[in-house]
Amino acid sequence: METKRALCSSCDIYCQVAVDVEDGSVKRVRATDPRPLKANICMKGVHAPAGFRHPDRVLHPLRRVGARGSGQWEQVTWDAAMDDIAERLKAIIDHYGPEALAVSTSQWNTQTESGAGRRFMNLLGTPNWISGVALCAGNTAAINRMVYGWFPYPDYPNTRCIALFGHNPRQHSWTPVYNAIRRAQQKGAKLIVLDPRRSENAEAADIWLPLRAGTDAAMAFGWLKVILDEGLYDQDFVRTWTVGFEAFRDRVDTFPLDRVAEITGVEAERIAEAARMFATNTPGVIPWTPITDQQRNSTSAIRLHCALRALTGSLDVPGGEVLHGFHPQIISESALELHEALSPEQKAKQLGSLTHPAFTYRGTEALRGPTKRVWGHEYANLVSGSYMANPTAVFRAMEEGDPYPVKAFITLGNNTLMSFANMSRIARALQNQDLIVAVEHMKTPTAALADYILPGDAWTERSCLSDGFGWTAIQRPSQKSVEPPGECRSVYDFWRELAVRFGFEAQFPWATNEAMLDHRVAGLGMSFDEFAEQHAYHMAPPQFRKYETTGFATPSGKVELWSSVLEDLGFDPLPYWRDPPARPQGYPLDLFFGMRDDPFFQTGHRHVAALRERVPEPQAFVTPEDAAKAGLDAGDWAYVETPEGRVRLQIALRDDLPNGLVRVPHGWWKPERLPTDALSGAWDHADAQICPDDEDNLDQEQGIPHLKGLPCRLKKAE
Ligand SMILES: Nc1nc2c(c(=O)[nH]1)N[C@H]1C(S)=C(S)[C@@H](COP(=O)(O)OP(=O)(O)OC[C@H]3O[C@@H](n4cnc5c(=O)[nH]c(N)nc54)[C@H](O)[C@@H]3O)O[C@H]1N2
Ligand SMILES: Nc1nc2c(c(=O)[nH]1)N[C@H]1C(S)=C(S)[C@@H](COP(=O)(O)OP(=O)(O)OC[C@H]3O[C@@H](n4cnc5c(=O)[nH]c(N)nc54)[C@H](O)[C@@H]3O)O[C@H]1N2
Ligand code: SF4
Ligand SMILES: [Mo]
Repeated sequence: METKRALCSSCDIYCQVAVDVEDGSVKRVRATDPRPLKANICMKGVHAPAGFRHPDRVLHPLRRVGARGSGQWEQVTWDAAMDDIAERLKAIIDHYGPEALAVSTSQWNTQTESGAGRRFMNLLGTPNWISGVALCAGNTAAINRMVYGWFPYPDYPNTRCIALFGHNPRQHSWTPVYNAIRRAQQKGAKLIVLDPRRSENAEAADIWLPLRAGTDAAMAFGWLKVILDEGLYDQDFVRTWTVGFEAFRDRVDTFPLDRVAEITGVEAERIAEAARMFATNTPGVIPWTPITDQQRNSTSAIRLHCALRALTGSLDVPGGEVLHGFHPQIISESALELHEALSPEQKAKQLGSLTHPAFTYRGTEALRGPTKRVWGHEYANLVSGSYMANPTAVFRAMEEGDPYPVKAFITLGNNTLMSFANMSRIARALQNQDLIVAVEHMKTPTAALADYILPGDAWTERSCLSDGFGWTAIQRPSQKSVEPPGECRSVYDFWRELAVRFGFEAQFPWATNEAMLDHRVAGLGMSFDEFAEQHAYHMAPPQFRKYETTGFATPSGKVELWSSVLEDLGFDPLPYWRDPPARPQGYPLDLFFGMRDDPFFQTGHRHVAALRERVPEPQAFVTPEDAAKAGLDAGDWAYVETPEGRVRLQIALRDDLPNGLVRVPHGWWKPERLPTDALSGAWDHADAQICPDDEDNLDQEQGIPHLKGLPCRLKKAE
């Protein structure tokens, strides 16, 4: 028996785990530490090998033979597949230009290919990259950069207060964060939870504010109102290190607590109590939360969180949130991506950059110089979400050819059809492609629409180097445990094979993923294998308050409470609150998408029997009162309907929700429905069918959909 040290990437938090290997196969995945609050593993990690051994896993390249989506495939060799893909892609590019290729990837992919995908695209000349990161962390990273030049990372072990804006890590949901919060509480840190629902963290909190879904930005205004009125902020820091404080304060003054109470549904006194707790137990942290990434007022909510950190003296100090920058000796993915190789003309074609620029090259142009000055490199692709196109704009170009046609689509471990807003549009967009390639494990509903499904390797089958999504200077190696089955290969291989066929071999001198990893760690004077043997992780010690010598990586060198970047892009330079559109007649309830099911990651894992048996069906959570009003009982099947459409879900009664609020789970399809239903129930259950993508429901700066608090109704289904 041999034991390898690996990073589980069955979700995107990358726990350090031990993998026991015997006779070339994985016997067990286990935690590296037996102590409960250090044992970072969940049921998905434990059952990962069963998922990878599943008989339905795609083990060989498949080429579509029937109509798109008809589920008819023939097995081909990798060489034949790559030759044909390259030839067809060249024909598309000759006809429409390189920008006619769009690429979508998943969360995990962003740190397993060393930037090879972006490198290829930048050499080729297309800016049209999107990713699940667009709805998750990319938002927070992009907006944090605008305010103070980097995306800070919480110092849980030393913090005195944790404020969770909806984020709810549990034992089987981002286990390391769950454990870190529990350890911090044991050391005396306060916990404040803002959640419409009495969540697991709300139960454990010092203060729980049950705010209305979708009102986090208004709540943050309320906190700032109290903190500024009561002088609970660091006045020296404000004087020396911020710009726009007076105007910011004037804006905050338009949010007296009775207004905030009316919008959020929480009593003014409770809001004030929480704000005081946060401002007097410093340094505190507001850990990144997808809940504020997925709201109509996302950009403002994130900016207000930034202001709360900065004004309470919690920025870039021990126990607060730390601006890491790049690791000084290890080559970052940002550098490997070669963003400087993409011409300004091609960058300008990035889809959505005129209307919703926050993630795009255009939106980050003003930060290039400051980022170079402070962090040493012009392009910092934080959480691999910094230079993205807008997803809705990409799907529109794929569907309608507006403003120009996108005709080739490559999706790598991203169930694209179900992972963004407006699934009908995405389906039409995919149907309108001349070439679709999916690099996958499974015949997902997205892969089912492809011309080629190429078999990807899994995290036990490859080496990898993680830097916390380009977010931290903490570098963690993952050892390959076993050989991939069949003809499964890494996404690095896919990109390199394509690059070679396009004449970019000189820019891809690393023949394998391992050679690329050797190159990345060469500055440490060792090979990747030696590095992985010696280090569970390698961290360049953070330089707290680095800004005192370099300034912040913003145009002014200060914390921009008044954002010059957003002002120049034509947006309100101050955070603001946008009311929801009027409620349409006949939709008396609100829904939110989310509350991840413990056994699955996003749209994955439904094929793993040991996990699926814990949550066999997609469930709407409803209060007994709301269910009774709709004539529904536990176990009934019902439609959750919105003006956009409906999803069919099974009713589960919950008393931890407020009346009027319904939970719709994300990402349901049923792999077992293949081959009779080629899209495996996606049209029955997938939440993306009812995620809206109209302007009223998009954040203005980012163009990302509102998923928290949308009008709906319940109807019994047969
Ligand atoms: N409508 C809607 N959209 C959403 C959300 C929502 O709630 N509603 N949530 C958003 C959030 S928070 C996130 S994080 C993103 C998640 O979006 P993604 O990161 O795309 O996550 P998954 O849905 O798990 O899709 C990952 C796919 O990769 C495959 N896969 C897994 N591991 C590997 C591997 O090692 N190699 C290869 N080649 N393939 C692999 C899996 O089979 C799966 O099909 O979605 C976002 N999109
Ligand atoms: N088992 C498992 N774990 C996962 C994942 C998974 O798929 N499965 N996915 C991982 C990923 S990529 C992500 S992004 C995270 C997501 O995980 P979390 O950040 O914890 O998000 P959710 O589980 O969707 O919802 C958390 C809480 O938000 C509350 N909430 C709903 N609407 C609002 C609102 O408008 N405001 C506020 N303040 N609260 C609201 C809900 O009541 C719920 O209790 O989970 C990670 N962990
Ligand atoms: S929380 Fe679970 S799925 Fe995510 S990395 Fe850790 S063990 Fe893997
Ligand atoms: Mo996420």
